[in-house]
This record gives sequence, C-alpha cells and structure tokens, in this order.
Amino acid sequence: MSGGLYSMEKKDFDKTLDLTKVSPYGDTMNDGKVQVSFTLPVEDNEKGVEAAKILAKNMGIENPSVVCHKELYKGFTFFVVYGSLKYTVDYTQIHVETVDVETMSMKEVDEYIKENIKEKVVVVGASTGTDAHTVGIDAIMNMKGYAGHYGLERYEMIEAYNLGSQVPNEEFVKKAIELNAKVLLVSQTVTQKNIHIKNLTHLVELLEAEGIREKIVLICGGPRITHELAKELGYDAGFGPGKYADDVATFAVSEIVNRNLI
Ligand code: B12
Repeated sequence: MSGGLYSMEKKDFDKTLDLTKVSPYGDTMNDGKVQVSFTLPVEDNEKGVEAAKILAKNMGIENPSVVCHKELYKGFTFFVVYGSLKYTVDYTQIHVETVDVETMSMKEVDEYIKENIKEKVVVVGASTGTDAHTVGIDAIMNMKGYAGHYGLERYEMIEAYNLGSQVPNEEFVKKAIELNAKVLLVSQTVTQKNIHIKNLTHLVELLEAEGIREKIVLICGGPRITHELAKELGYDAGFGPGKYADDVATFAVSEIVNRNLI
C-alpha cells in the first residue's frame, strides 16, 4: 500500500468517527460488525440455524449469518453468528468511577509503609460465603502472585493471611478482629441470583455491628466486581480482571494514611 493511499484512508477514517454514536468496527468505520456465540437447547439442523438467526435479529443484529453450528450434546447446539449491530453508544456521556491512585511497585509500597505507617500492615483475605473459587484471591495474596505481579505474602511490610474459600462472613470478621487486621480483602466470583451482592452486603452489616467498619480498609474483587459497584455496597474499593496485588496494595496503604487509620 502506498503512503498516499494510507493517509487518505486515515483521513476518511477520522472524518466518519462520531463519538456520540459509536458502533462496533469490523472492516469499515460504523459497519457495526459483531460476532456472538451461544448455545440453544435445540437440535443441530436447519430449524435450529433459523432459530439462532431470529434470536440474533431480536438482539439487534441485522443480516445475521450463522457461521458455525455444532452439536454439543444431543438436543444442544452451539452457534456462532456474525452480523451488523443496529445499536450505537454515546461514548461522550460515559462516566466510570475508577480507583484513582498511581500504582506503586512492591518495593515502593514497602518503602511507603516504612516511612508513613512504620509497622507491618495486617491484611486478611478470603473468598467468602458459599463461593468456592480461590484463584482470584490467590492471585492477589499468594507469594508467587499472578501474571508477573508478586502477591501480598511477598511484601516485606505486609503480614498477609489468606483464609481460603467458603469462609462464612462471621468467621471472617472474627479472624479480622483476632488478627487486628487493617485491610480486609473479599473475593466473589459466583454472581448467580445476585449471591455476591447479598454476601458482600451482609459482611458490611456485620462489620458495622462490630463497630469496626470505619477502622479498616474494606476491598472486594472478582470478575464481575467494579469499583462503582463496590462503592455502592459500602466498600472502599473494588477490583476486577486486569488488577493485581500492586494495585490493591497501593490503594490500601494510601487509604490507611489518608484516613489516618494508623
Ligand atoms: C476455575 C473455575 C472453577 C473451579 C474453581 C477452583 C478454585 N480452586 O478456584 C471449580 C471447578 C471448583 C469451579 C466451581 C464452580 N464454578 Co467456576 N469457574 C472457574 C473458571 C473456569 C475460572 C475462574 C478463575 O480461576 N479465574 C482466574 C482468576 C485469576 O480470575 P479472577 O477470579 O477474575 O481474579 C482476578 C480479578 O477478578 C481480581 N480479583 C479476584 N478476586 C479478588 C479479590 C480481591 C480482594 C481483589 C482486590 C481482586 C480480586 O484479581 C484477579 C487477578 O486479576 C470460571 C470461568 C472463567 N473462564 O472465568 C468458572 C466460573 C467462575 N464458575 C462458574 C460457576 C457457575 C461455578 C459453579 C457454581 C458450578 C456448579 N454449578 O457447581 C461452581 C462453584 C461452586 C461454589 N460453591 O462456588 C461460573 C460463574 C457464573 C456466575 N457469574 O456466577 C463461571 C464464570 C463459569 C461459567 N461461564 O459459567 N469453578
């Protein structure tokens, strides 16, 4: 491709972009191209394919084409559908609440604690309620960490206690008091029937009843946890995918200092 043609295309590209009406990009600006996949409890035949197309149209996908259909099990078929979405989003009107701190490295966090808190910070974490998923909380707390980010157990100035999974809220609070925790970390992965909301709310109520909510930094996390949701539920912060021990540690120690919890 010649440089001239490339720059001409780039100019057209910029001209057609309207941030008040953003549409998915497939091949050309605003073509709305999307691909969705789902399973239907129907046979893998022509009628099933038609059902997938109708469903895609009901989702707002125009000219849907079923590019893959495969029987998963007798009476269950997996579909991949490609088409153009008719909906757009006004990008200019989006406001997302995010954790507003610049992440420090493990070493910087340790130094920050030495200078500003002057004692080890006790952090207690668990996957609470009936939730059996441990990988998320382990990613944050385990010595070896996750995706190249060492976990809190590795921090010189953090005393980390990972209580594991399916920890009842009552037991979690009891342990937090016993260990004189400054930071509590709660992981929630299962969100079916909003179980995470009920469980996270229950924990806040218990901490308030014990009179320790304001004396600690309360953080939750999980694949469907956002900072906004966490704040709504009475937490100090929420962290989802793509966040690691250093992000959490930075927020926690800054919060301890800012709120004078030492
Ligand atoms: C591994 C796994 C399991 C393993 C768990 C083993 C273990 N020891 O953890 C087993 C097989 C036991 C399991 C069981 C179940 N699972 Co499961 N499981 C998964 C799977 C495949 C991966 C989850 C995972 O490990 N992710 C990797 C970690 C690193 O990611 P993460 O949790 O998001 O963590 C990151 C962030 O979110 C954040 N974070 C997480 N926690 C915290 C906490 C704090 C404080 C902070 C700051 C940050 C933070 O930091 C991490 C790093 O960035 C997912 C599907 C998927 N591909 O995601 C399903 C999934 C989570 N499971 C699911 C379900 C439904 C179940 C079961 C209920 C199934 C059943 N009917 O029995 C049971 C759970 C039973 C129970 N009582 O909880 C659903 C959840 C659906 C929903 N929204 O509710 C999923 C999404 C599968 C699906 N598509 O349906 N599961």
